[in-house]
Amino acid sequence: AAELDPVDLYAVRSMLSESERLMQNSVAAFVDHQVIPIIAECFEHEHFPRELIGTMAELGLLGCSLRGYGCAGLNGVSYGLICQELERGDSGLRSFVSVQSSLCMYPIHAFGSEAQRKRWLPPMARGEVIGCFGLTEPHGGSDPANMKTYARRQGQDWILNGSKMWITNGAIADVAIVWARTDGGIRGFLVEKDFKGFRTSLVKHKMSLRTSVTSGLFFDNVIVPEENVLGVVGLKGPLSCLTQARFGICWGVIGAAQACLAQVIDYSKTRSLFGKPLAATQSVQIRLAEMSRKITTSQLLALQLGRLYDSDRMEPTQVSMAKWHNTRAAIEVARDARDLLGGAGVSIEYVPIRHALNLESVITYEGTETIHQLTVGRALTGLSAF
Ligand code: TGC
Ligand code: FAD
Repeated sequence: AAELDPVDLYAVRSMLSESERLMQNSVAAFVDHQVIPIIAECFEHEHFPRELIGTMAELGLLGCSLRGYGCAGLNGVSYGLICQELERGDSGLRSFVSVQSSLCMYPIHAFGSEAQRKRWLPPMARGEVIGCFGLTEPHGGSDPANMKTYARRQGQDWILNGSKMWITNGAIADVAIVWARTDGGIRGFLVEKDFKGFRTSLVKHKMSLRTSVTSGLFFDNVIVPEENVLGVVGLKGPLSCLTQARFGICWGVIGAAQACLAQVIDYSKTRSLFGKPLAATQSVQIRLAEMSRKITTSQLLALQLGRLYDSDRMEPTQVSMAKWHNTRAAIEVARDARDLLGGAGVSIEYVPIRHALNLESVITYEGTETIHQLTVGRALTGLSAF
């Protein structure tokens, strides 16, 4: 019988095209050689490894699914696999790429003028310009329709006032895509870091995503020229960016779970208690089998979602179910792997605690689990219960 891969029991990899596999291999090698050796220390010291941006750009990871403007033009499954491999390293690194690619480059590509695309996309693909995406506000992120940040017209310009909270990449960004109310509906503004009246602050003391920069953004009568406004009106602008980023997360969290399972299989085979390896007990095998089941169902959901994406048939409700399912599966795998390591499981020397803590953010951002459950419920019933 063929030997099964413990972290790919249903041979999902064998269903990939040659180019998808090659892309996965090159990101996997990057993660093995350049991320995993340093990432625990970065996590411990709340350090975003900015020095890796250049290599990620060279590998074509930034804005990888966009066409033209220096972007790699890969398909959705490849983007998913990139997220999976990055998050096998750390969710913070995948977050960086999600935000740069899906939340910043995607809206410029989809809703920007030709001048905006030419100005921003090539340097963003090269990793020379960093973006952030400001939607969430301090008073409640789940309901962005209720945002307070407001832009009013003044001649040819706009005057922006308000604040955003929990913004990935905020304090290191050269450009912030800021969503604000206007008298004509919600609009997206490209706020450049040196615009007068714009400032950021670092969110410190996070116990999760410690390798990622998280910030508050503050706008005090910031003048934004008309040429920095995106050509989309309404909540569908930011929500369509979120669909792209959530798609990547559906794949990314699988990588975190795989890292935990691989490590705990090794550990339980070598740890000997009561005269036999931990892995030789029924309850431990059942727990490992459960982890494998959760990873496998997540992989199959992600692959089908990817094939729908690549044939232009993917619906946001499908993304909601996969974001909810796969993140829940991954956090359960990480927490159980942590427990199976016993005392060693609370040490950063082993990966599960870092992944479990990171996944506490992932289950909350890009729409909380409840928001995605209610999105599926609304699609099933036609009734909004938010
Ligand atoms: P609703 O009435 O459902 O929709 C308003 C308009 O938007 C359209 N729409 C979408 N368009 C594209 N893609 C989607 N996924 C869409 N979902 C909805 C919809 O058709 C409608 O268009 P129109 O033309 O009819 O006006 O809006 P609602 O106010 O009822 O809200 C629905 C709800 C609760 C699902 C939505 O507000 C929501 O998703 N809330 C969660 C917010 C969220 O996810 N925030 C994430 C912030 S960014 C972030 O966390 C980044 S972390 C990055 C990292 O580090 O990786
Ligand atoms: P709230 O919306 O206040 O929700 C609180 C609780 O209420 C949750 O459990 C929620 O599920 C529940 N709830 C909400 N509505 C209902 C309901 N109708 N019925 C039942 N329960 C409900 N945002 C950005 O814009 N850009 C970013 O780059 C970004 N990066 C982030 C990075 C990190 C590390 C974190 C933690 C968050 C980030 N966010 C970002 C913000 C994130 O999207 C929000 O935290 C998230 O959308 C939830 O909003 P909230 O924190 O205000 O919680």
